[in-house]
Amino acid sequence: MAGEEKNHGTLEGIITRSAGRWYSVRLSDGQMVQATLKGKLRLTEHYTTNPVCVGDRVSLEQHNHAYVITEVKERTNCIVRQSARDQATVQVLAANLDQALLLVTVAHPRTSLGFIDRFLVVSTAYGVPVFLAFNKADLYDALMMKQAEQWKNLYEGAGYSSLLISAKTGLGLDTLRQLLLGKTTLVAGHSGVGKTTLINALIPGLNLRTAPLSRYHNKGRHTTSAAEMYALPFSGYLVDTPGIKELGIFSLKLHEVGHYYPDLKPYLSLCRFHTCLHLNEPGCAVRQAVQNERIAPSRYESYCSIIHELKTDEPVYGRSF
Ligand SMILES: Nc1nc2c(ncn2[C@@H]2O[C@H](COP(=O)(O)OP(=O)(O)OP(=O)(O)O)[C@@H](O)[C@H]2O)c(=O)[nH]1
Ligand SMILES: [Mg+2]
Ligand SMILES: [Zn+2]
Repeated sequence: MAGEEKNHGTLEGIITRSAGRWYSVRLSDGQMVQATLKGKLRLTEHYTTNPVCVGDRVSLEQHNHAYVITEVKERTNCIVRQSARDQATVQVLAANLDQALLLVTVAHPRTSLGFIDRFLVVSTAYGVPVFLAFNKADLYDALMMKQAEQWKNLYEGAGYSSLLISAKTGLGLDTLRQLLLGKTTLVAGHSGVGKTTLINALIPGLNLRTAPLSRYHNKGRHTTSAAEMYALPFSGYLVDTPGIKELGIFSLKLHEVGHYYPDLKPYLSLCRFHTCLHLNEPGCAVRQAVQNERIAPSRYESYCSIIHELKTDEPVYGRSF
C-alpha cells in the first residue's frame, strides 16, 4: 500500500553484477543488495545491450525491502566489447576501472599476438591502463618458457608491464598483488586462460566455478557468463569477465591508432607527411624504425591490420561513455 510505504531516502552504491533485470549493488556501507532499474533508465543507451554495467556508480531508493536504481553517475571510463563478426553486438563490459589485466597463455588456449595488440589498443583508447600476465607457467616446457620470455620482453619493450604467473602454483602472485593493491582491475582474456582460477587464488574462500578446457577443442567453454566484481582481501576489486573470442575495433579514427601504440608514438611526428598512416608513404619514420628493429615486426603488422580493418569498415557506432 503506497500510503504505508517507508522511503529511506537516497543511497549510493556500485554495481557488482547485472543479471537480467536484477542488479547486485554494494552500498557505500558495504552491504550487498539486489535492485531493479527505474523504468526510464532502461531506455537511455539504445545501441548497447546493457544500460547499466558492473562498476557503475548509482543512486538508489529503498521502499520497504525493495531497492530501485534511480540514477547512474557519469562514467570516468568503460570498456566496450564489440564482436568482430557481429558489429550489432555491443556490450559495455565494465565502467570506472583503474586498470585492466589481460590474461594470456602460451599453453592452451594459446593467445595470438594480434589479439593481444587489439586488446591493448582498445583498452588504451578507452582510457584504461593495461598490463599483461602470462598464466599457466607451471605447464610450460623449455620451448614455451622461451616463447613466454620473448613475448614478455616484447611487451615490456612496447611499454606494458608483463608478468609470468601460475594461478595454480601461486608463482608470481605476490608481484601481481602489488599491482592490484587498492585498484579496481578488469580481468580479461580468452575463455579458458584461467581468469576465474586466478581470482579464486587471490580471494581465498570465494570458490567460483571454473572448468577444464573442452577435450575436443582445447578451448574454454565460457564458464563465466557475466561480468562480476569481487573485493580483494587486501584492498581493491577484481572484475571477472566472460572469455573474449575476438575483438572488433570500432569508432577509432585512422590517425588515432598510432597514438595507442606506445612503441610507435615517438616516431609519429617524424614522418615526412603529417597525414602519414605509416603504410607505404615515402619518408615514413615508423617504417624506418621497423627496419632498424626499434619497433617489433608483430606490433607493426597488428597496427597495419587494424588500419586496414578501419578502412574497410564503415564505423557504425560513436564511442559512448
Ligand atoms: N595448470 C594450470 N591450469 C590452470 C591455471 N589457471 C587455470 N587453469 C585451468 O584452466 C582451466 C580454465 O580455467 P578458468 O579459470 O575456468 O578459465 P576462465 O578464463 O575463467 O574461462 P571463462 O570463464 O570461460 O572465460 C581450468 O581447468 C583451470 O584449472 C594454471 O595456472 N595452471
Ligand atoms: Mg571464468
Ligand atoms: Zn609514417
